[in-house]
Amino acid sequence: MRDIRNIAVIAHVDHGKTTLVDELLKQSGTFDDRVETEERMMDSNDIEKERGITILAKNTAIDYKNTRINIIDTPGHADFGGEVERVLKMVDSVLLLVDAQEGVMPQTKFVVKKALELGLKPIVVVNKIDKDAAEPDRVVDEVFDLFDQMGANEEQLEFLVVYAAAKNGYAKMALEDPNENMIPLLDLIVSDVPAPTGSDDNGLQLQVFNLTFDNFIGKIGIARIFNGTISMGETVVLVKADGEKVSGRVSKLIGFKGLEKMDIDKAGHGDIVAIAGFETIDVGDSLCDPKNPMPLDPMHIEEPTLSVTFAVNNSPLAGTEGKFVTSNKIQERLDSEMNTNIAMQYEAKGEAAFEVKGRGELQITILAENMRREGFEFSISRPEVIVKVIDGVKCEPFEHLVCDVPDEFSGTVIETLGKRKAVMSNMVPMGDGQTRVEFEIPARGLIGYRGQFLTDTKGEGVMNHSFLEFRPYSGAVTSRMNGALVSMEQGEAVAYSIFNLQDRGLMYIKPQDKVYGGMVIGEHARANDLDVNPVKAKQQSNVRSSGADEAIKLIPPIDMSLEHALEWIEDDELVEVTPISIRVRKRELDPSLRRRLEKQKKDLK
Ligand SMILES: Nc1nc2c(ncn2[C@@H]2O[C@H](COP(=O)(O)OP(=O)(O)OP(=O)(O)O)[C@@H](O)[C@H]2O)c(=O)[nH]1
Ligand SMILES: [Mg+2]
Repeated sequence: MRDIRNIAVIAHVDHGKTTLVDELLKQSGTFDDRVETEERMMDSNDIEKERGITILAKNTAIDYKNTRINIIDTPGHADFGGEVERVLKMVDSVLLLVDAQEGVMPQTKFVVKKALELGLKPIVVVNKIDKDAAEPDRVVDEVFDLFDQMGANEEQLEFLVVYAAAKNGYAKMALEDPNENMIPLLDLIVSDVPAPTGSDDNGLQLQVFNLTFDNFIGKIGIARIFNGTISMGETVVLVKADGEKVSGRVSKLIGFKGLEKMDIDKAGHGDIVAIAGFETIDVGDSLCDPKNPMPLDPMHIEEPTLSVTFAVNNSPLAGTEGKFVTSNKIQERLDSEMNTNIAMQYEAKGEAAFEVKGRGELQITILAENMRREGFEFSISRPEVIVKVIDGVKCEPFEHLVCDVPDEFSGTVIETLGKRKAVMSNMVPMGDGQTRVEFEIPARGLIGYRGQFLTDTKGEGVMNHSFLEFRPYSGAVTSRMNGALVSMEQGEAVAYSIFNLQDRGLMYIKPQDKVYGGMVIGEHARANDLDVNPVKAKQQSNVRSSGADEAIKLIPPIDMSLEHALEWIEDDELVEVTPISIRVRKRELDPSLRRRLEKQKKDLK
């Protein structure tokens, strides 16, 4: 039996996890020389590639000096923190990456807390030391302080430090060492990461940490074997989180190497494999020896903090752009999503609407983005945070927010966030004219803030947040300051009318875009909504005005991405999502009904 090491790569978003895994794959000799490699190989799905972020944790295996190293690359974005937490139970150590310039960030704190709680002893990799503004010593100090604050024990505080520039393919034990390759890190993994405990001679004990689905073979669980062996065709017992036991046969056993998956006959303790044959298999379930089933502790599955409503599109343009538009189709798609994505849930709400819950706006947007690429058409409502009653007290999720901004904008940021119920917890100069301001803020206060933040910092600020805890409800939070420009006509937008409207606010449409009554075509410069006519053509006249049409200068419209639209809308608005368009509309399209509703709302206040 060869040696095995199981390790996860954890960090704040963009600190270089996937790039580091690339280099470990390439430099361990796992690939044939002829294999062409690309950047961020593990980010395999389309949206991951486009956005350059990891969404799903993925495992790979490399063979180095007779040792099998199983590596799990994890997502750094806060919405996917739950996934990281589960992965940590599958490994015997972690590579904790920290950007040599940015230092400790919110998600660094989150992952460190989880790793230390599980008793893991991280190897700290200070990455991106090639950056001009890198300060590796400062960053090591920050990591030490963080470990200390998080209650690390003596052994955990004596963490090893590796200095790396993953992008340039080197890692070294001391800053003064030459920049060569990743070998020092590979050697360290073999020598420092504990070998798996357990034995092939014990009864089978394996736990699922990830799911995938294949149209031919069904649900597949990706799992770590903690004890015993598992063979293709063998009958074993699936133990669910609630203790229910189901006996079943392993219909497929899959092993990993590099980017390949292959059928295998048998695997032993310490290894990571994929298994099919169990229809109800879920994350956290165990597979055990039928003679003496000893399941592993079920896993903590994080609760959703945000919800939106996905509904059948009922705008006047409904059905003109999408392939799948019915309630049934949407429900089927949500069912299949929830089958493998355990961090999300949905509930049918009346005839043609579904309340979809997830961990954050990004998670929900990614589902919506995938659906529109598959040909779906639907509407989404404004994200709402999930309120919970804890010991009789109404509570809401709070986030830890870190803003890095040029010094001169810190005042504005603090003031605006104050109105959103944020409480400043720290403020430090970062050198280079930058200030880092930290806050604790109700998640509600963050909805729709990103756009404002970018405006307030002239696009130079960087903000990051991650879930803190549920706390008592903090009362009303201010929302969007501007009203909407609402179309009163259906048709195609005309350059002439857009030109005349553009002093009224920011436009979301361009000439020839389809519009309808009740559709939002821009943001009003003032607080109230304004009904406007974007399809009105210029009055024909006999006198040819010299080149007036050509003189029309349109300001380029704001590109309404799905994220932007969801952040922007208010309760009385919806985002219409189709494979071709993202439109914002009023929930109530009829202007007189809309006015009556607005009046009722005001009277209630
Ligand atoms: N200068 C520099 N840039 C790096 C280094 N390593 C990674 N990067 C860059 O940092 C960016 C993010 O890299 P990724 O590997 O996608 O980071 P990640 O941690 O996997 O990101 P998420 O999975 O989204 O959390 C990319 O543009 C990389 O090219 C490095 O050593 N030096
Ligand atoms: Mg990544």
